[in-house]
Amino acid sequence: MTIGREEAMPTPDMLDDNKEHSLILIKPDGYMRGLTGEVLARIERKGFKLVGLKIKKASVALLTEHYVEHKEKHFFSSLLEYMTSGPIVSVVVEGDRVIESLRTLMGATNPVLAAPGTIRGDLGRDWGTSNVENIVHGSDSPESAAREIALWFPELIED
Ligand code: ABT
Ligand code: MG
Repeated sequence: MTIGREEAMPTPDMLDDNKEHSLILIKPDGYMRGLTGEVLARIERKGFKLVGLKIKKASVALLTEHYVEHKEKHFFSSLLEYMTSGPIVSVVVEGDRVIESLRTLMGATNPVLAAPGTIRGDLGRDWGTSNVENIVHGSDSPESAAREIALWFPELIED
């Protein structure tokens, strides 16, 4: 008897607390440039597992929570404008030291300075806009990851 694909690799109802998770966002510039597959392929080829995935236009409320550390900064309104300019692909990625590994894979925040070989270094550039358009977001610490996953994927978190 053949084993159904769902039985072979079930979608998690909840995340395993014993494993490390990171929240990745493919931002509107990445999505609209058709780079979703490229970014996900790099994450998978690195050896990590995708355990949550959705595409949606994020609300101002969600993004304000997500970027709460920057709420009082001068660039906050243009950051919101950029992040609401199109759909966002949100992804939960699982694996040992996934948070740090994906920060390395993404490269520096400014795509002009990000090293070749990284997602931002290979695929990003300055487009003459007032925003830093850098294709991807990745959680920067276990605390940020837990907070961000609860915001974008509340259904995967145990109360
Ligand atoms: P994110 O993954 O988007 O959080 O980027 P990263 O962690 O690499 O960089 P941080 B410092 O968190 O910046 C968040 C976004 O704010 C933009 N930004 C940041 C500016 O436009 N001007 C600034 O002076 C700083 C510090 C860039 C980041 N992402 N985008 N777009
Ligand atoms: Mg950040």
